[in-house]
Amino acid sequence: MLTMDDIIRDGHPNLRKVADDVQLPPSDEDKKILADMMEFVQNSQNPEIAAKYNLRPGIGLAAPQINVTKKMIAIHVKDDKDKLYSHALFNPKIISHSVEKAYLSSGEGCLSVDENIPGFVPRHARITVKAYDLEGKEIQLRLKGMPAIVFQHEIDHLHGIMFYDHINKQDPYYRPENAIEIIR
Ligand code: K3U
Ligand code: NI
Repeated sequence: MLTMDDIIRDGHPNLRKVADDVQLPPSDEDKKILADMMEFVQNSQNPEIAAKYNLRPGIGLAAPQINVTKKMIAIHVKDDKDKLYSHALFNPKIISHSVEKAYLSSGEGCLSVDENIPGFVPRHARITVKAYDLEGKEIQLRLKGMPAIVFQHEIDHLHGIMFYDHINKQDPYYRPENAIEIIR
């Protein structure tokens, strides 16, 4: 199983690379890596397992964070209506997005960043993502709210982008025009 020791930290050059596309249909090796990533995210949200293995709770993980520079993400998060979005995906791509922006009131964190970096992270309020599931089947997801934020954070990792790159340097709490606040 994956632990925090498998997660590379800010400053590692592989967090700044554009990840490679995964060859489809996915190999057994790539499926195993992605299934392990999902297991890590779910374990990290289980208080007993997280305490036993010293896991920091996470709602998502991208393969470059475990030093695998391939386009794979695992997300396990609920929206404000308690609907679960649990997705292990290959080659996720944002194929359309709203003009309206959104940001989390509490800012964002990252398992590859050990310190708290304050500020609002403006993102698209709504996105449509095309990707391939563990079986290699194409899926499309329309997302808003917290799931949309998490998908954008994880897909950014596949392009070498960190959440704090989006924070306004002059005023970290600058509220972009045409942006809604997601309370968390
Ligand atoms: O935000 C976190 C959280 C954990 C448990 C419950 C509620 C929230 C922890 S940080 C996190 O999950 C990152 C994971 C990363 F960096 F590996 F991708 C994902 C994330 C956090 C906040 C906003 C968007 C994405
Ligand atoms: Ni992150």
